[in-house]
Amino acid sequence: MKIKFVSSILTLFLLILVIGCAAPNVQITYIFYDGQVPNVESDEYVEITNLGDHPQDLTGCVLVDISDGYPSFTFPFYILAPGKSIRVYTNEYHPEWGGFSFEYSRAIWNNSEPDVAVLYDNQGKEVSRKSYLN
Ligand SMILES: [Ca+2]
Ligand SMILES: [Ca+2]
Repeated sequence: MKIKFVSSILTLFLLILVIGCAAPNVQITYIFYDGQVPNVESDEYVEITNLGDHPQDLTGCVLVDISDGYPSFTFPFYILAPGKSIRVYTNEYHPEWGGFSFEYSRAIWNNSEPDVAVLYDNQGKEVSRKSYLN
């Protein structure tokens, strides 16, 4: 009984080690910073791509505008397939891109002074960093 419990904990631990967005293959690949929606730019998005050959677990990963320190978005349970991209919109819902949104009522990505986006894994370790040219 006890051994079974310990081994299942170990399996869980290994699973967390094998997958998880700490892998360098998960990258911020694009920031659409100049939204078309007037003022609130709800259609801005950050695109994140799995450049590797294996599925990656985004669960608990955090995306932040580190230039301002906010807002931040924490991923719910989500597995990103190899070669696939998702987007985290400022305040829009697009299920075809994963349906992720900061649900932020103002523009996030500064059009005149570029902000820096950082993706952290579920342990708070930096995975990817990207800015943009205006
Ligand atoms: Ca900003
Ligand atoms: Ca913007």
